[in-house]
Amino acid sequence: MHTKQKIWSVIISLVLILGISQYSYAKIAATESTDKFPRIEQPLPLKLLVTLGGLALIGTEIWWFLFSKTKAQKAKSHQGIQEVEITVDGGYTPDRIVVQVGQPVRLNFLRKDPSSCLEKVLLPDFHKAVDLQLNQITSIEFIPKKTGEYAFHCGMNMFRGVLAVNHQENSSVH
Ligand SMILES: [Cu+2]
Repeated sequence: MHTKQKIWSVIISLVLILGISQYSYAKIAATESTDKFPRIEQPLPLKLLVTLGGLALIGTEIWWFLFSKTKAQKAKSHQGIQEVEITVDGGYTPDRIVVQVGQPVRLNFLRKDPSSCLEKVLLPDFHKAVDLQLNQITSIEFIPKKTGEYAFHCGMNMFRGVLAVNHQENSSVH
């Protein structure tokens, strides 16, 4: 399931719960005025607990959404190839890969997430669309020819990562 969808379903269910409790409270208040039925008292601690629990949940979601940091990783060079392993599990870790321009890059995707959402990874700027096998490493190789930031993402563009292509360090080119 997509993370964004999860967040929305949590928010929607909280709104529904609050709405239902408001409605039943209004109903109880209405019946009280007719005096036909005895008033049903909801225990106050329970009401407080539900409200506080809801607020805490909303706070956590917002915090996670705004402040969860991206994990950047610089690719390591092995025999002229810049390599990095990316774990695919509820997203991409690291989700920011730093490489140097003009050198071959090999991204090793290790897919641990069985959800069909993450079975494909796309790098549109490098014309790559690759199927990832579960619990296996799938490598994608290419040479970034221009500096810049390039996105990679799942088939439906819900989970994303960035490939940052920088200028060469200690350049020996004159
Ligand atoms: Cu997806």
